Amino acid sequence: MLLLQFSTSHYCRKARLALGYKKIPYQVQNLTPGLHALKIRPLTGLTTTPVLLPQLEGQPKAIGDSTRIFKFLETYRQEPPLVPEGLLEAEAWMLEDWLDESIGTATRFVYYDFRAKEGKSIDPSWSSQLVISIVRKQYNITPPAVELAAVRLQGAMAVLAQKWQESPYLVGDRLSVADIAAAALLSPLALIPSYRQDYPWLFDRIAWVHNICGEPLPPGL
Ligand SMILES: N[C@@H](CCC(=O)N[C@@H](CS)C(=O)NCC(=O)O)C(=O)O
Repeated sequence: MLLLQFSTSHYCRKARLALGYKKIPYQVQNLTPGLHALKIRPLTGLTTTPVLLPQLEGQPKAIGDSTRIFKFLETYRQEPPLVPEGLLEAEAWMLEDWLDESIGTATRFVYYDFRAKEGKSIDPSWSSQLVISIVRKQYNITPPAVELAAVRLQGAMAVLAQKWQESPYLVGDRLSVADIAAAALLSPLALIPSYRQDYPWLFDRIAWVHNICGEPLPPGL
């Protein structure tokens, strides 16, 4: 299998964690932001990464969107399962969707705002700051939107703290799409000192999920 990705994208990390958890061998192709759409749009109709190319007889040619990649991997290799059985399955997918649609986006806003301001010293190079400024324009990352995103993340921390402190798993008694989505989509916050200080348990859990999935730790951890 081949994963088309941006090496730094937290959504691509999400797909890699699931591939690693299922121990599916794969290769990655890193795309250049800006030129990526030329490759991806003809395959999926979307412009977003990750895109998985199964490269297998009888399987779809390309799967775009990390949630659809999870669903494909679950049918392709059932063990270990990515969702708990029974009624809890719906809860795991619901949390995954919330993390994907709302929290992953909020992380992006807070992270790119940080990288352009207090976190500029992480990589002050011209090329890195250019990418950051393009991303901020593309997603309309303005100060009021960043403030809303930070409040949304605060709410998410309250929910995740309660669940992850009660049990190692967000849903049921095994790792699921919810844990993997949270570990990937909140991982960029590891570079932001205030989050490290306020939510140390989050980063312990992110590292733990990465170790289970055999994925190298995100920057900052
Ligand atoms: N919900 C999508 C979100 C993916 C996403 O936003 N990917 C970003 C990178 S973090 C991207 O490829 N952006 C480029 C674009 O929109 O053209 C998923 O789960 O795959």
